[in-house]
Amino acid sequence: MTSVQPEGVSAITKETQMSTNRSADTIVTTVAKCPPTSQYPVPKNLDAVIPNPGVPRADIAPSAEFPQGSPDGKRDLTVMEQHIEFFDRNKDGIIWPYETYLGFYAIGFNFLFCIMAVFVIHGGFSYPSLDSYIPHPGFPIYIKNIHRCKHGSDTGTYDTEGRYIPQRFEEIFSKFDRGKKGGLTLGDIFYMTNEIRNVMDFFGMFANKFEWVTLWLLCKNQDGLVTKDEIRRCYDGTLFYHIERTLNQKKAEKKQARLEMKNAAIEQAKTKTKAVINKVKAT
Ligand SMILES: [Ca+2]
Repeated sequence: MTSVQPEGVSAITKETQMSTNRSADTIVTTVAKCPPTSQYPVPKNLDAVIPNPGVPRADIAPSAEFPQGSPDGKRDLTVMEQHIEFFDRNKDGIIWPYETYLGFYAIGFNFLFCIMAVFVIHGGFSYPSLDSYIPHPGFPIYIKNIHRCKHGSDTGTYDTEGRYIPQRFEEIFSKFDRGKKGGLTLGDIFYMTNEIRNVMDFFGMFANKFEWVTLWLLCKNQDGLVTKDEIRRCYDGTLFYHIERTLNQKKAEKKQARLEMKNAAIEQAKTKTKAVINKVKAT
């Protein structure tokens, strides 16, 4: 069925579109009397690569470089749920403290850090994720309620329902990737987490620093940089699976190399023994 468009609507739409495009180029994002607005620029014309970048995405985490998000993202969950789903080791929708321990261990953290992560994460986020007003002595985290665990003093990339806002993600780098390195150093992270603090939000300030420093410890390269795409994939949780796969592969390669060395040593010993026996026989 063909819809009938009232006369003049097409012209108005065209004019509105032109006006919108014009205003996009002339939106004022800085004022001289507030220097931080110049110091921390927002990305412009992002909609050339990500359509409607201010609209929160429920299931994907796009960036300017990867506007389709991660191909291996779990699309039946919100991006915030995807972020923590790796730690639900038996995939029953609930993360128990021992699963957080195992998850952190699987991505290469040592025993002490894993224990600390359990206390920080379950101490802070178990109660808001429960369906009951009564605290649970086992400190579980319910994935379906993780949006209730959003804290203050963060980048604002997650919205209050656990969706992902591309515009806010890109702002992290337009504002705090000093020198446009394509990622953040530990210095950038400390600087950023100090700058985005909300007033009197002690829990949010601590939680935000803990999360970002943990990510830096996990991913820093030889230049001390966490890349933009590693940060994006931390938001949608695919980073953790990638790191686990890489570590398991390295372990398997080491095991294989050890096995080959052992077999080579056995073969060498056999050859030597045969040579000795032959020598004895000859004499
Ligand atoms: Ca579980």
